[in-house]
Parts: sequence; structure tokens; C-alpha cells
Amino acid sequence: MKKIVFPIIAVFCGFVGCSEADHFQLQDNGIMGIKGVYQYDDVRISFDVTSPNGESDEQSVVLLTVNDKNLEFEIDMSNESFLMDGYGAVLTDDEKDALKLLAGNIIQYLAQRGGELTVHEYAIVRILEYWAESPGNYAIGRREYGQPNFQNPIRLGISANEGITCIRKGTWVTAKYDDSKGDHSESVLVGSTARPGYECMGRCGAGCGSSLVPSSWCKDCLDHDQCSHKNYSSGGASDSNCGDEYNEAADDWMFGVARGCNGK
Ligand SMILES: [Ca+2]
Ligand SMILES: [Ca+2]
Repeated sequence: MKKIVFPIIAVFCGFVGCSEADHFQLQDNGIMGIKGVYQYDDVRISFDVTSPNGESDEQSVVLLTVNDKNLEFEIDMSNESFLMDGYGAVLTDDEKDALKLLAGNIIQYLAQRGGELTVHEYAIVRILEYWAESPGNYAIGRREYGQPNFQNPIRLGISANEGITCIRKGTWVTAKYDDSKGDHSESVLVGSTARPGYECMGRCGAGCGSSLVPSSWCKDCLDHDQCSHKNYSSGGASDSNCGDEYNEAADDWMFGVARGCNGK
């Protein structure tokens, strides 16, 4: 018998970044997906998260519109593959702030609801945080990871992609990266502060992030943190020194939380 899903429609304010003028609406369709809209100041976001092939607890497709920018994300938990495409969009600081607040609002809603996250809820929260923390002026293009027939463009060498490797706060781990000056191996205390803006070394994302959204703590993220700290780099995947490390950390960011890489 086909399962009948009763959507839960929530319209509320009072969550993070939700002033009187703002608006957050969410329709929770359980295993069928989740959709909604969020207005934060001048930024309007709509999101629609569904299964590519009907009901699925392992695959999800996220369609996101941020003002006039369309972004897509597909994730398959069964083989840890994903595809993201921002069609070259460059998000403004206001838009990134709104994405971060939306992720926090969704997490708060899910915490109230209780129960385990569906793949759709996991997908929207991970990708919102990823795009919210994209570097300034970074054009979000198409990127695939782990897809069948996918030729990994990441160059080998000292900073090779180490898959998704958990690291623990308070331990010393050797960060490996390359830049214009050559190969580097440097011991870094996971969770330490290298300088302002480089707190929580080894956490995937800038600084210590938001306490509302769970973080991945992984080796390739530590490599990228150390590379960009030493090179004062910016620009994400397009950075000449640390772009390869940035790309190598994308899978850690997406699947580290599911793998339990919480830094502990
Ligand atoms: Ca990796
Ligand atoms: Ca590099």
C-alpha cells in the first residue's frame, strides 16, 4: 500500500534572524521531501527538496533560488556522491547570511519536531551551510564528486584527497598541502586558533561556524585551513595555491557529519 504522507506546514517567526518583516514557511513532506520560503531583509530564498525517483531515503535533489539565482545540489548517500551547480552565481554577503540563517531555522524546526533527519533534511542543511560559507566573489560552478565515470580532476601530490577522514579536537595532526613554494607538512593542533578568522582549525568551513548547524571535522579540511592560513588565500576552488585543497575537502564537508566526524 502506498504510504500517504500528510504534509506538515509550519509558518512561524521567532527563530534566528526572524524579525517582524521576515518570513519563514516550511512544508515538511517527510520522506517525499521538504520545501519552503524564507525572507530575510532583501533576500528571498525558496527551496524545494525532493527525491529524484519518488520516495528515497538515500537520494535527494535540492533546488534553491536565492533572489534571481538558481542553484542545484544532488546527493546520493548510498555511494557518497554529489553534484552541485550554481551556474556561475556569486552570492552576496547578505545572501550568504540569509542562507546561514535559513539553515539555522531549519535545524531549529527539526529539533522541535524530533526524530531522525531524512536524507532531504540532511541535504538542505549541508548545502546551505556550504554555500553560505563560500569565499567572497567565488563563482559557484558545476562540481561532481564520486559520480560514476567521473574523472577526478584533483591533481595528486602531497595534498591528495584523503577521502573522508575524521580528526579529533585536541590532537596534533600533520597538515599536508602544496603551494607556489612547494610541498608542506606541518603539525597542527585540531581545534586551535591560527589567527583571527582561522579559529577551529580542522573544522570544515570558516572559523567555528554556527552552533546550530552540525560541523564536520576532517583531515582534508585541516589541510585546506592550514594552506589558506599560510597563504592568505581566498577564492575557494579558484585559488591558485589552495584551490585543490578546497576541492578535496568538499566530500568531507558533505559526508563528514553523516560519518560521525564531529571532532570528538
Ligand atoms: Ca576529501
Ligand atoms: Ca595546493
